[in-house]
Amino acid sequence: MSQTSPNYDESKVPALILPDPFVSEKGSLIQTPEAWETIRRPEIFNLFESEVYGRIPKDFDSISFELAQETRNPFSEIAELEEVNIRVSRNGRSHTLRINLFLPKATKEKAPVILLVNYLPTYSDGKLVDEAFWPVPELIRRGLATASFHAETVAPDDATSYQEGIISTLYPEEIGKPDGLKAFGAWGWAAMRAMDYFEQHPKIDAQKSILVGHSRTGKTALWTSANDPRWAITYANESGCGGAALSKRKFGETVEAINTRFPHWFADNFRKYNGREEDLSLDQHLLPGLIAPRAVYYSSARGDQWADPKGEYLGLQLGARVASSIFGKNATFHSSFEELNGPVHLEGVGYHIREGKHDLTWEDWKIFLDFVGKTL
Ligand code: GTR
Repeated sequence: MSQTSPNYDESKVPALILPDPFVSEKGSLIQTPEAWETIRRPEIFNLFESEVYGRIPKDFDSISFELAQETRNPFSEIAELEEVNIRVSRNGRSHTLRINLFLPKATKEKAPVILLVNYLPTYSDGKLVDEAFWPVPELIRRGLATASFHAETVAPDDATSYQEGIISTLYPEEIGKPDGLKAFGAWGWAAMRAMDYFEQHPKIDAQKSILVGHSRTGKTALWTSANDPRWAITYANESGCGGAALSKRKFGETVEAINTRFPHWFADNFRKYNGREEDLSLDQHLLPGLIAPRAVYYSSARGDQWADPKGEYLGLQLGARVASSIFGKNATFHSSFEELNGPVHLEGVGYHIREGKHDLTWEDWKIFLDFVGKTL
């Protein structure tokens, strides 16, 4: 049966039957990092790739970086600005994407870097995105480098034109495949190219790279980090359905709702589960395990019921068991969602929930940066 109006009533949440992260498809018990890496993790990764997000192709022929100078640096007292054109070629065709990178002037050592995947305008007439959403000066003052790119420069956030970026230019064979490259994968691919730049940058400590996304780009950040082990910390703010939150709860945004409004985000296969979340052989609690033992951070807002804060917390509480049971981290969330009282910052996993509505705010950043300080 297809659901038309969203459910916000906890008593109507179905009983959850969730796949066990520690039992392989053939029924063996997974208890060691080796069994996790060689057996269970690939099984789970393949399921997410084919049934939820679609592929992120890893191959290309060449990549080059060129600095441009088109924008006034609004933080020139404390930061250098690099506007980088990243040109990637494959099969005789190329695509150029732009990242903007701020480097702290005061630090002599290599700086950790935070990449924000952004879907709001970053630069227009030299104006930066909202300073609460991307608090560049605050990050710089803490000795962090920070970069962003606009998702639309690799795949427009639009159901009819999303292929008019890297998908049609570099990876046209992905078009029409039920598990092919879609917009989230394309944005993630771009984050990986930004990482390629960080890795060869003399002023960046790429071992300490942090990937941040809000909402649709929070979903993207999680899938990117599952594909690319180079991110030390992955932060998904209010990523909700298809991100942090358990789909099978059908609370707030459902699989059908998201696939209908945003058919360009996920693999076409994901539509099979419209109104049929119970048929999914995975759920989002298996996603943090694909990132473990690298750090994962989630946050929610109480006024953001559409994203299902409780489902987001459960996704991490259950998912962090891979970090604790397999990798021996102190990563057990002892409180239930109802008992939460302040941020929970554990070893390699963290969570906070705040009052207010769906947004990435300075309050979120501040609490997350505490976690970063403890983790890096
Ligand atoms: C909403 C969508 C959410 C979330 C959000 C956002 O419209 O339903 O899944 O992605 O947009 O990105 O702000």
